[in-house]
Amino acid sequence: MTHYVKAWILALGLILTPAASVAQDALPAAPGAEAAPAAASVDSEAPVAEAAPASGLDPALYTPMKPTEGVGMPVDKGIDFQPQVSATGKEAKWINNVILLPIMAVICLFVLLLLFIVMIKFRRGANPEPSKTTHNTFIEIVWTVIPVLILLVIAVPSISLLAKQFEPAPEDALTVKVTGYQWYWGYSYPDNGDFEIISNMLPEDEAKARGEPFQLAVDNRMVIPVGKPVKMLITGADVIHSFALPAAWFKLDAVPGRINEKVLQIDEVGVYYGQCSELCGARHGFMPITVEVLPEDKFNDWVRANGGTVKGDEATETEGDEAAVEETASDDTTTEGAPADAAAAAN
Ligand SMILES: [Cu+2]
Repeated sequence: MTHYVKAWILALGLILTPAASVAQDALPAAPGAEAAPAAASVDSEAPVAEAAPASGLDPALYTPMKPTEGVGMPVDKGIDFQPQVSATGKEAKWINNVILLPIMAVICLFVLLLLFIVMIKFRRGANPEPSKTTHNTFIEIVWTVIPVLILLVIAVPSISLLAKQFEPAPEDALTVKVTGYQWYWGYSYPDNGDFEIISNMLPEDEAKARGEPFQLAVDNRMVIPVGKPVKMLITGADVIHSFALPAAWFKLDAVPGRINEKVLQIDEVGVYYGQCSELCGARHGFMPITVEVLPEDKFNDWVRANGGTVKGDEATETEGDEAAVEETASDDTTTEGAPADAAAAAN
């Protein structure tokens, strides 16, 4: 019998020892070590060049916007939701502040009051002969009907909000495909020539140098136009991730082999931070999300800076005269930074 026990202990020990050492190896590397493989994919000439904070893009077309302190990011000792910048976010925060919190507060205070009444009025000293009542039809109806009414008051706005959050995107929505990788994000723009942005967390010194919060700032941001619905197609390349942006009340899982869809519309220009919100492995905590929301013309410039195409660009080129013809001759080799675009940006 003892042989069995010994054998089991030995076998368990043998099984667990290598596992433990592997688990140690899998611990997150230093934040600086990660950037190399992914950052190389987009036209990064010199990832270390920090003179211009731009992520290797033509500064005439795009310079990363500075975030506003306290907007789109967590704040010290904060207990409330972040200021909301989308319609559904505003509605959701309103439901929380105007409907849920007051109802919860009133119910808590009411129950507390009942407890105090029972403790004081019906304590043994004041009430030695307890009531033998077991049923009271009126009270039973009241404490059934009132909670039902309370639930209805909560259900109506919250179900309508849920429906709004998952309304299909309109025809003219911009499509952005979001892919979660271990452990960074990729954003591709199929409506704009299908270029892909690879987004890695910035190391601490670089984030500080750019005036951005460490562990939220990234090298290449996801950029979208302001006030326009964006059809987010979200998937995972390896394991389940989750794309979450608290300031827009937006969270959707990124599941391998499956494309989840939800509309993201942000109505205020700015920089908003989020994080992967599905435990996805050793560096789960180091794949933040930065979304920059720009006016449409600035967004188009950003697309051009990334070598993407903007709808209507071809039209304006053909109506222009001989200069445009010369340009189109050289246009097939490079789509980026055409002089006409630079001039347009300067205006
Ligand atoms: Cu993840």
